[in-house]
Amino acid sequence: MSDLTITRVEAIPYRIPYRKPLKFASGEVVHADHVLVRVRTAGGLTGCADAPPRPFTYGETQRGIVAVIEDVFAEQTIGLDATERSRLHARLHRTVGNPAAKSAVDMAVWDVLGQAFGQPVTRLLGGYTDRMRVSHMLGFDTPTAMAHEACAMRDRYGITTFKIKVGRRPVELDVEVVRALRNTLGDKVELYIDGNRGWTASESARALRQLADVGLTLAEELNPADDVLGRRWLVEQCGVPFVADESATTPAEATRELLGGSATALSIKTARTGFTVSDEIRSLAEGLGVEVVMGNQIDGQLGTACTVAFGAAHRSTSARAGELSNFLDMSDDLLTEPLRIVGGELIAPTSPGIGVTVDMDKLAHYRIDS
Ligand code: MUC
Ligand code: MG
Repeated sequence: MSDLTITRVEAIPYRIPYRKPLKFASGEVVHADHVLVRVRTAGGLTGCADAPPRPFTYGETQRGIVAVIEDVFAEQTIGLDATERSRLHARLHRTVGNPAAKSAVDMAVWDVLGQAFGQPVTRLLGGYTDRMRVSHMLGFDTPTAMAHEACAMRDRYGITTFKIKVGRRPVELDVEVVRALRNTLGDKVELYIDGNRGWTASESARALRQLADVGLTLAEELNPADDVLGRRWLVEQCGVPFVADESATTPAEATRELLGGSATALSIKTARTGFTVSDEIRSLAEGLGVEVVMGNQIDGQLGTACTVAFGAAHRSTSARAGELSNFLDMSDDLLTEPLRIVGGELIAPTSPGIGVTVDMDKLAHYRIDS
């Protein structure tokens, strides 16, 4: 047994309310009902990562994540050396599905490795830059309320890129929101839309036609990828990169969506592909020559620290603004030191590992298993 032998894997469910729930076409998040995953080693290191259940996207629930980690992944992980990442990956992927649970175990092990080598994981992953520009995701509300939130984010944090949730009916409801945002914020900000599969192909095409003069930069999952021909038809006429998010959660899915003409860009979310598989998807995107966006799975600060650590590690993943700000909607968080967005940017943590510390008092307060 070496100092880096993994001796324990814990899955701790906790609940932190949102000050402002996030609503979108496929669901709504009112509480952060997440699972903190902790990996301990023989030498006394502890790695942490966060698993946010998204039943409406992947079918995982908070109790399901705890169960699969306790019943399956812990046994497969304990006894491995933290450097045996590829072996860990092979073991975890014997189980189908469960993307957030697998990802949290993967990233907690990377956290251990960073601490062991005295390096921030962003350096181990690639070390391209130290920061990312931030994109803020605007959930469903009235045009006035969404424009007000965007102005507040710009004025307080310097954020100038916004992802607008769309996918409501009739499409004119969302078209009005996008126009209100452009009119209020002016031409200097970047706007793009994410439908979470809410529209049909023809509704999406109608909305894109109505928004042709607004200058959107991306369109994400406007209709379901399972509407195979409708989706291809839509992507062919979409004048901007069409981002596959929940339809491309593995390298194989991403390949199928891109080669099948159902997408022309990819969203990478460390919450669902960890660091290891996110890097496979990044390489795939670079090889095929498509753009990527670092997406948000409605992450708290620990999840956001993982996203910026990975995003800043490579040129392709840091080229566009990353979705790194929705932790601001939570009423509290688990970290000892909050992440700070300044001048529209977030710097990747510089301490060894993922580079953030969980506050034990906060965890004791918010955990729901004791
Ligand atoms: C997104 O990009 O779709 C909504 C659900 C989820 O899992 O992530 C968010 C954001
Ligand atoms: Mg999305």
